[in-house]
Order: sequence, then C-alpha cells, then structure tokens
Amino acid sequence: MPCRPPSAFKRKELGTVPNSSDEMKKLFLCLFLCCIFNSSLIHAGEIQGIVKNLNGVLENAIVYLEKIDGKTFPPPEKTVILNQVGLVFVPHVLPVLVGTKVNFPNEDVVLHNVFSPGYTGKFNLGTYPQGTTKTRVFEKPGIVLLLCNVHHEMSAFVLVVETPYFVVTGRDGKYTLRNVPPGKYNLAVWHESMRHQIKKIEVLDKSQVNVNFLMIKK
Ligand SMILES: [Cu+2]
Repeated sequence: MPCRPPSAFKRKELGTVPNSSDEMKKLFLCLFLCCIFNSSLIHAGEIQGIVKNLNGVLENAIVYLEKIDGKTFPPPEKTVILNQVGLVFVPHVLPVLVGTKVNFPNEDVVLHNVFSPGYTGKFNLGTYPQGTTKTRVFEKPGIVLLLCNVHHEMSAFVLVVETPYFVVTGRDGKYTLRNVPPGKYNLAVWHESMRHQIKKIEVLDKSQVNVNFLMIKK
C-alpha cells in the first residue's frame, strides 16, 4: 500500500508560501523581547522590610530610591488617578515618577476643589462637580500637599520622586521593592508625620536586602 502524507500536511503544502523575510523578522523580534525580559529578571534584586515607630507599624509610608547619579527615567505614558470619593482623597498618599500626569476625578455628588499651598509650587485646579476631572503633571521632585477648599478635612500627599522604584507600606507596615537593578542606592522613607530617613544600601544580583526603619515623630 502506498504511503500517503496526512491531509493536514497536504493542506499546508497547498497553501500560500509564507514570506520568509517576514518570518525571520518575527523570529528576531521574539528573540530580542525574550532577551530584554530575561535580563530584567536575572539582573535584579529585591528590597523589603517594615516601617515602624515606637508605637507600632506605620501604614502609608512611602519607601523609595532617591535619584541615581547619571540616570533619568522617562515618565510613564499611563495617567495615574487620585480620586475624590466619599469626601476623601483616595489614595491618601501617592508616589509618582517626575513627569507623571495625575487625574483628579470627582466621584461625589458635591463639589470638590484641589489645590496645593506650596512647597513645590502653588496651584489650584479649581472647584468642579461630579463626573468631571482635572489633570496636573508633576514636574518637580518633592512633596506636594493637596487640599480641598470646600472640605477642610480633606488632604492628600503626592511625593514626586526621581526613580520608578517606590512603594507604599500596607497596614502591616511592610513593603517590597521588586526588580531593582544591582547597585548602591539611597533608600528613603517618607511619612506625613515622621522625620524623613535615608539609608545607604547595596543590591546584588538576584538577592534580597532587608531594610527596616524606625521612624521618629516630627
Ligand atoms: Cu472636597
């Protein structure tokens, strides 16, 4: 009995011949992306720890890497949201990379206002109703206090930092900074009612550094 090729194989043979240069381009692109992905995973470490004061753990502390000499980072294309809902700013603290665009939607039925009294430049986005939003690009590093002149109890903080390595501590005071490239850094922590603290640290390839902070009241 003669040996016949499987019908699927036969169909492929009869189909259009793929453009070999397109196939090669796809292959190279795939290899290139794999290399980038792998190198970012392999050559990275992790920083983790807990932020406390004398009374216990501290939620809403921002742990971040200070400016790295000779390095700048492009701002993210994605807009970040700082909401006004239930008569509070959500989140209460927001770390962003320099140049990040932040939207301030109003989700409440009442009017809200967003203004900053200073430090890194005064501004006032005005007073606006439910379903509308205002935007601000944060260009200068530093802490920005946000208030609402309609509701005096409302406040929030945007911390504008010069690296994309930042994280906010959870209810347990813990934090983890992932995918940090190997190197020596100034690891800083900010909390609205505590003194700023900085520690010199070193991250090695595929290693985990444990850094705890004991904060002192301002
Ligand atoms: Cu308000």
